Formats: sequence, structure tokens, C-alpha cells
Amino acid sequence: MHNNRTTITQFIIEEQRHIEGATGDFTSLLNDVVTACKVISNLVNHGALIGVLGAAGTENVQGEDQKKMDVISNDVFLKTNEWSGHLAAMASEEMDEIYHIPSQYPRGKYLLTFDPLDGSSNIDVNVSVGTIFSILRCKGDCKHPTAQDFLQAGTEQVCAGYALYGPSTMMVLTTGKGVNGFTLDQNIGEFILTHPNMSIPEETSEFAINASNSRHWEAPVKRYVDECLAGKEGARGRDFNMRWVASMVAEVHRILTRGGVFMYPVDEKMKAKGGEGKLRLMYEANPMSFIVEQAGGASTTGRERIMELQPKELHQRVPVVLGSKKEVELITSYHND
Ligand code: P6P
Repeated sequence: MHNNRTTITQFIIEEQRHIEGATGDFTSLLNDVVTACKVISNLVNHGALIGVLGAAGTENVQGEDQKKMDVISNDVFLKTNEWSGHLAAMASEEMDEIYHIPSQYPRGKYLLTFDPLDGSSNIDVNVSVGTIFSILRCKGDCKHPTAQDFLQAGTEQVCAGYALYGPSTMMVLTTGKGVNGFTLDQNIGEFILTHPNMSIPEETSEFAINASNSRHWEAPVKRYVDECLAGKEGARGRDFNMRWVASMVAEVHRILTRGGVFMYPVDEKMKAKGGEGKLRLMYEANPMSFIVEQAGGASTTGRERIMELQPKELHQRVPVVLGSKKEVELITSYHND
């Protein structure tokens, strides 16, 4: 306790005491993830002053142009977590293959997946970006893990969290017993518990979707958005507000704080190319779904619960509809009509 404020380190250790048979490995791993996010926060906050903005001149496995900070953040996560002896392997949006722990370090019993800098298209225009991570148990041969060991349903997650590099830097975590938010006190370099037991209002009048794709939407999405746009005079009988930050971490944090629904649905254009969605299951949709469900919200593909999906491949994409429970249920009902 620092000045009567709970640090994230203390919070994690106190949580560990409730975990049957906890050895401290998980606590130590989570503290290393927190350290990686502090380092990324510092780099993001310095931005142009230290030459980390702009394109890296390379592409990632998704075929997306990488920003310098995508590559730097990924490297920070690897270097901060590879040595601890708690991980069997890591997987990242920025790497085609899984990352094997270098032979000079011991292997552990956990798997870490992450999107090191989500929303990085915003970094050059100084709009909030974030880091998303998920921790699974290694159930296979932890000495020689493969991509297959990562392909576990979202319900198997031990922990999920994100860091939001916004006006303040925050971390939001769940280990399956609710959701707690921490704000980085730059003066002491510690995350302080500021948002205990975060909970998403079941009702909302705010939706988030990239409306430039509207001509490609499936009928249920078009129906839902049209009803929101019709407002008081329409079927919903009330006016709605719209947001789109193009940074999933910022959208999810807003929803955790004041409610709302976020949609990145599959659309006809994606389906024509054999696509199933834009967002990635293992290190975007699953961790965010765990957090949203633990805060009393819901998260589906529009048709089924995301956390029950059996992953088929490491960089699999899925449609995402998440947020205030009643709104997600309504949208899902339109898909299943
Ligand atoms: P669009 C960022 O690249 C991201 O993965 C999510 O953070 C964000 O919600 C979405 O893609 C933005 O997509 O098509 O609006 O640029």
C-alpha cells in the first residue's frame, strides 16, 4: 500500500493468495507483463521526440504495414518476458510463428499471446493506442511447445488484460474474478488501483462501428445500425450516439467505463475473399471478450459466444460484437432470426 493506495503489484499478490496452489509464478509473470507495458508507455509518450513514429517499412503476417512502434513494442514484450522462466512460448500479431524461449532461459508453464500495439495506425496522429495480452496454461509438451498448444478456447484463459496509452496510461486486468483498472502514477512508476470492480451498464445508447463499410454489411448489422440512426422516431424509441476510434483498446475501455457496443462484423467484401472478420481471435477478440464478460457484458461473433470458439489457427480472424449485454443480445438475435 503506497500512501493508502493499492499498487498493481500488491493487488496481484493479494489475488494470488486466493488461487489454490499458486506458487507465485503467475504473479511474477504478470509483473513482467506490467513492466513491458510501462516501457511501451514511456516510448509512446515520447513519440516524435525520440524518433519512434512513422512506418517501419516492413509488413506483418497480416499483410499490414508495420509502424516502427509495432516492431519496437513487440521486441519490448519479448525481451521483458523471455528470461523469467514462466513461459513455454509467446505468440504475437507481429510474428508469423510462435516465439520459442531462447535456450539459455528455462521454460515455464504459461503461454503468452499479445498484440503489442493495437490501433497503431493512430500512433502518428497522437490518438490513443494500446497493448492487449492473454495468458493460457501450456497443456502440451511445455519443453517443446508448438502453435497447436496455443489453440485453446477463450474460456481457457488464466488472465487477460490491456494497457491503454491515452491521456493517462491505464492497465485493466481480469483473472476470472471481476475486472480492475489501474492508472500509472508517472511520479513513482507504479500502476495504482483507481477503478476497482469495473462493470458495464447492461443498457446503452452508444454504438461503435466503422460506417465506411456499411455498403458491405450483412442484413442484421444494417438493420441494427439503421434502427440506431432512426433514433426516437424509429423502432428503438430513443436517440443513439456513435463513436469510432479505430483503436479497439480505446473502444473497449470506453464501454467498460460508460457502456456501449462495439462491432467489427464480417461483411460481404470479406466473405468474397474467404475472410471471417478483421480482428484476431487469439490476441484481440478472446482477451477482450474475457474482460467484457467478467465486467457483466457479452461478446459474440454476432452468432455465437466468442470465448467458446475452438481456434483453428494462430492468426485466425473473427467477427466481433461486444459490450452492453442487452444490446449484444439484440444484435445476436437479429443474426439468428
Ligand atoms: P479500421 C486496429 O488496427 C484494429 O485492429 C482495432 O484496434 C480497431 O478497432 C480496428 O482494427 C480498426 O479497423 O478498419 O477502422 O481501421
